[in-house]
Amino acid sequence: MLSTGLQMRLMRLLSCVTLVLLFQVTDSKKDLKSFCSTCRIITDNFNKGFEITAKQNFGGGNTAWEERTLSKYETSEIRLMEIVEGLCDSSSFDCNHMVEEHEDHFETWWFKRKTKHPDLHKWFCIDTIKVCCPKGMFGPDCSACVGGSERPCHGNGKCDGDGTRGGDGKCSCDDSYRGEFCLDCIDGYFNEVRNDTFSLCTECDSSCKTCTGATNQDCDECKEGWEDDDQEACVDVNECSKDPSPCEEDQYCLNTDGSYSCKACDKVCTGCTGPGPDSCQACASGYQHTEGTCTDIDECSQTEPVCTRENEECVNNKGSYVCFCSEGYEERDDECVQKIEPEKEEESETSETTTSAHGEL
Ligand SMILES: [Ca+2]
Ligand SMILES: [Ca+2]
Repeated sequence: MLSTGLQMRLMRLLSCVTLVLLFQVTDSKKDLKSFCSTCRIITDNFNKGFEITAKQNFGGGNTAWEERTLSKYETSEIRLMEIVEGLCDSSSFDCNHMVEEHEDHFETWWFKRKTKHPDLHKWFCIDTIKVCCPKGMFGPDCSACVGGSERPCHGNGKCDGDGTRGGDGKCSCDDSYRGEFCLDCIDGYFNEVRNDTFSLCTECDSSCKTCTGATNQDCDECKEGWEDDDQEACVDVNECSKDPSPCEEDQYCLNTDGSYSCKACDKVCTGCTGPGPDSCQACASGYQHTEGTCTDIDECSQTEPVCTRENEECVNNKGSYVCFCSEGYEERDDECVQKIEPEKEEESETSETTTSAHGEL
């Protein structure tokens, strides 16, 4: 029997080893794909270099001698060297390493295979150093992708490792498609066309969660905020007609397709059925109902005076009013008393509040 401490240590060691192995596996899988993209860069740059050097010759002007030797330059080792020099960025280790490792192959192709195998990518990356596969194929033996190499993933997704010696050939489906073969539709889409090799997924009506056709009568299930009507179609739920209302007392409810929103009432209202001062259920304090709308009460012109202290004046404002001491008076101990001409150094004290507010401002 092993002691618990030793078992624990063994477990930890094992999980470390597993982690390292896992890392190596994923790392080498990634490498197989990146080998191919490195090779692709090399052959693309080779083709570019081939085009650029097509207009060149051994250098200098166009003397008769050079005109004659131009044809020799086309197939010369000098031209090959010029092209090979430009295959990689100097900073790309992988690229330079691959070119150095296989430099002989470029010479072989240049002098012996070019005519018969003009596609360098195919000859070099796929057939010779075997880091890539033909389009629609993946893995060490260039197996066909899921859905076949002609149209991997049935044209609705990307095959893992497509065109490389890596990957597992499985599909990651495009938006709106799912399933191993990318023939099924995700929720909210339906198969407009569907057979064993072809599928077209089209969006459902906005009222459906799932559907079999394009209209709101083709829903299998209604989306949240929508409900079945008598004709089995999904229609908007009018949340605002519910009792109690889903909104607060100082808000009105606005129904929308598939949802609703709560909006603040006008400030002159206490409760409302819509926007503006003419949709109030009752008027807020300081306002009165006149001709179907809520307007400010002018407290200062009411028969019963509201500012009742002596030497006091009233000023109306929206929703309320203000009482303040008349010119030449100031507030002291809740009374308006005659101002004493202030000494210069006392001036600052006179700017203290001389008004008193009433009700809500
Ligand atoms: Ca609604
Ligand atoms: Ca008022």
